[in-house]
Amino acid sequence: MEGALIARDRVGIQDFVLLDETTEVAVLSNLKKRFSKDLIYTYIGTLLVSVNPYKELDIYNKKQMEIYMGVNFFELPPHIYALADNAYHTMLTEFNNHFILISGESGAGKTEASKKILQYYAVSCPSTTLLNTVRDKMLMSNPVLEAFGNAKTLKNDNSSRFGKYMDIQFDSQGDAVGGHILNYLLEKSRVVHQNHGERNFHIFYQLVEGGSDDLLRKLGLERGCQHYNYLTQGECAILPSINDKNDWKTVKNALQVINFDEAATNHLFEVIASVLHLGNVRFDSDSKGYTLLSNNTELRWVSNLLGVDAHSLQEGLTFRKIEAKKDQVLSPFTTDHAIYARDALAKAIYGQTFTWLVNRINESMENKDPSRKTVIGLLDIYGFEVFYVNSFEQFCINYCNEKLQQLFIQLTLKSEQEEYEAEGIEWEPVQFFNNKIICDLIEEKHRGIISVLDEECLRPGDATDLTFLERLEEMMGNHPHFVTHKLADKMTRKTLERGDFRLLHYAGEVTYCVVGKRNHNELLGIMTLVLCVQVATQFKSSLQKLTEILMAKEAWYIRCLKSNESKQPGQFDEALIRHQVKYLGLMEHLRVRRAGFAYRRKYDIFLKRYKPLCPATWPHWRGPPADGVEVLVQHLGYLPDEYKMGRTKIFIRHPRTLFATEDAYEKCKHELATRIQAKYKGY
Ligand code: AD9
Ligand code: MG
Repeated sequence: MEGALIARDRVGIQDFVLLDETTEVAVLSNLKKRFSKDLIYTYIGTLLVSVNPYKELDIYNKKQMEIYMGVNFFELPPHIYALADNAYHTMLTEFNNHFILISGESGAGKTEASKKILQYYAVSCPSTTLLNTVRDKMLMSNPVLEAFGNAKTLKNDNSSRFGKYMDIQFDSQGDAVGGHILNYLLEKSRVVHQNHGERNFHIFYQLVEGGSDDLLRKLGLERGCQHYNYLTQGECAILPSINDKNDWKTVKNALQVINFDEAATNHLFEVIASVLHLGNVRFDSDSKGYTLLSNNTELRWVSNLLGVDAHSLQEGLTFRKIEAKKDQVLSPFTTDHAIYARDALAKAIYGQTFTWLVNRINESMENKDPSRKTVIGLLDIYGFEVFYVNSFEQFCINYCNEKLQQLFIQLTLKSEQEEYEAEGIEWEPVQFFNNKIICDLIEEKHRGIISVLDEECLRPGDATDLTFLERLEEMMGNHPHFVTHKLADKMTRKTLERGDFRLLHYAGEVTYCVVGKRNHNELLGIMTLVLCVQVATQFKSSLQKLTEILMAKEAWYIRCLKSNESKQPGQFDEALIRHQVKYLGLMEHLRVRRAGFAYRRKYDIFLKRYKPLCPATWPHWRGPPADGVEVLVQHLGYLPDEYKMGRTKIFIRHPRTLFATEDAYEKCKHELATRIQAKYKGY
């Protein structure tokens, strides 16, 4: 990657590498200065830092896109388009694969960033009728997946509740010819339960608010979310920031674009409606304590919509089948168990539907000629999360963020080291916190939390969530990033309840609740535990696969920062931003970029730009570019310690050296222009 040839912005510095000091204070002050002028983007070399403005800025239009097309990375103010364009052009010239890792906590702007990149490619890539179709499908997959996979949380009104990795496939001419999505761990528990101030997935509200009378009648639904248990638990179904009726129209149109015919669309909404009906199924107990359905209407709708036998469905929800020798015995559920079974069914139906939807989208975007192609992958995965009560889902989300941070550390440090090695340059490594220790704590074979969970569930007999916790305490009690309730007071002075454990993540500490807070029934505890194992183990292997996919590509990074917790424009919460700067490793990245040599440039590019500064190289240098650069920098008075000549590039240690050169270049350009003007004035 090339270094920046960059000038000071009118407001603040466009690239942190050029700051005089690399202190946190200087970094924050520069971010704040820029944010106050709506300059939300700043570079650290080729890494893009973005601060969520929480307002629409006039920087994402077609005109802006055109300005950035094919222009050298550092010659224009920092922008997400510049990064997208650079990844694209590097891919085309080097014919290799890339990925853009977008990270940051919930609400920081990751999904918005990934949409901006996709829109940029949609406009900037060559287009034909056929390509436009592929392009439209890629663009339209977004509103559909957001409707089914996003929801309002306390952190974000449009929070992604699944992880998404999307490959955009290009042919050798740079045409976008196909796309493919991998999805990760949808938060299915949201289908049946939402915390106060949160909603279920958007699609449910869109359907009951926006669906036509005719459609609702066919699905047996009433208009309005107030009729549905699964939609009202958070007590915030209707919100000023979300227009479900309009979004419904967008989703319906988008479904058409991605090849959903009427039959497939109807089928989709039948399944969604069946989940709403299931949520309204209620149970009573009779005089013997057996569970009965309070009313058959909802169940009949579920059976109609899904095409399953009503009797079997009822039996499945109220009885457990026990295999005894060759016979099957039906043992009645308690109402608690029946509710659990109903919710488990609703979650399973929704989860399967989401997977089916992603598969359909993939079919519609499939590249018809996959012979020679390169890809740019966009990774937009749920951000690090800390809630008041953190369940197993938060554990998986935060584990995923640990893995991505680990990847970032490996790739940035590795690539830097490799570049110095390849160019034959000596450098001094920088100290940084390596979160591998936390990844190991979670995933290590036989010793990590997931393995303990796995073993605990396989143990015959009496495993419960509490025995799992005891086992964890026994195994990890002394680990510096694991806190048991016994140690909590001593270590962090914050107490822990008996059913909780705390992890000190790279991004902060999180207390996880092992014992179900909503239901203390022991058997349910074990069932939850078994489900967690299946999720966690699958998730671990899919994360492993994702890491392999990413490691084989060239990386670009966007670090999104949340400007404030109240989602307000113009508010720069310094403490909140300082925390993110710290845990996202921005200071370390900055130090790494500056420790050895702040800038590096290929000899021919450096010479082309600065040759007017030296009579021996201006207007033409006839020898090898490396010799020309040597002559040029000697003429400019570079001291031996200020630069190193690598095999293909010049490396410049301090930004100030480059600044001085850049200032001289600007002055020279100005003088030249004045001279030319003066010369032609007389004509
Ligand atoms: V989560 O981990 O999915 O909960 P994200 O994806 O990081 O989160 P998202 O992109 O959804 O956050 O952004 C949250 C909100 O911030 C958006 O709905 C916008 O209202 C706002 N936002 C984010 N980025 C921009 C931007 N570049 N310009 C204007 C923005 N508003
Ligand atoms: Mg998101």
